Amino acid sequence: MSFTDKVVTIERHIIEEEQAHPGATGQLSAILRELTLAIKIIYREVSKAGLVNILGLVGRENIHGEQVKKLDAFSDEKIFQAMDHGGHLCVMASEEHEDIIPIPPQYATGKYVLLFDPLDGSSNIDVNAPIGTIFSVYRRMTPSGPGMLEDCLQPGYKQVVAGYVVYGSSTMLVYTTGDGVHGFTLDPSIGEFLLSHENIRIPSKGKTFSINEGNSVNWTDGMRRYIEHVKKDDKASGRPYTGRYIGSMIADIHRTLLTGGIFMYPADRKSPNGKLRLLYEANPMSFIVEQAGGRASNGVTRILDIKPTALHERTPLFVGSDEDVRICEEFLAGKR
Ligand code: P6P
Repeated sequence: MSFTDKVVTIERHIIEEEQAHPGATGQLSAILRELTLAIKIIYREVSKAGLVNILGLVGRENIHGEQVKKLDAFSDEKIFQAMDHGGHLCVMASEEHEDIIPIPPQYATGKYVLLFDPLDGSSNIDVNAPIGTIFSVYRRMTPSGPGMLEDCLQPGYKQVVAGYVVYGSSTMLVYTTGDGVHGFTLDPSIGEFLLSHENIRIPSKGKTFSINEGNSVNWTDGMRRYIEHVKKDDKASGRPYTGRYIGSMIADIHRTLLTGGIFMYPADRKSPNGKLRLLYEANPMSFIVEQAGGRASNGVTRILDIKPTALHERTPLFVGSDEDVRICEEFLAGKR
């Protein structure tokens, strides 16, 4: 009897990825497994988000007499609680915290660093738009002891793992360890993430552009001319492109990863460095898109080559199909 579709849980995939690297110590696998547990707990609360106002949960006491936190604070706390005691990390940093998050002194420290955005796009919760969790893992730079700020301020090309979860019509976890990009869809009936998109590859050119056109009054001339370009009727080059913008970076980039095209959050006169954060949003998403064969820049420089100077620094972001991002960069540089 032949078994056709093998069922690959994310735990099995992580172990098989580890076995493919002879020098692996298992620490990275343990980090991913612990993170997956926190993500399942976040999923459970996010999936009830629509009930929050009805059941009066947020901002009031729950049946245990505990103050119920907003979902982004809840998600932040669950990731910290899952990751603080495993002995694999020397420091963490979260989009929800101004400074680095030390490992409590009662726990051992390890050789890795975890940066995370516990719930990106949380402003979309009340309208039931997709939201997400984003994470990056780096090796520590300092030799030993408690991790420091410099362990968190590494260029994106030093990431050893990057991943995101999109809590949407289905909940999907997408991650890379530098050996391709793989997607797992949550089966809530068994509480397991199952391999559903092995070795995701982004098309070299797409037909969708994604940008908040409400900001066009503040765009540079090059930005304006690129958007005019993709809207022009030219069937031979697959134009006009379709416009798609959800206002949740995770969902917009996830769609771009799977179907191709370009997602843009440019700098403009109002926000000279754009809105998105380099460490918590641009770096992990850029590592993933590059691993799938795409391209990511700030319009001039490869995102993963940018040396961060502050935990919450922002960057313009142009990410997606290689050909689309290259053409956009040419318009931004005034070459077209
Ligand atoms: P705007 C959500 O608030 C977020 O941080 C990203 O997820 C999203 O891409 C961006 O902001 C949307 O910003 O200015 O278009 O509303």
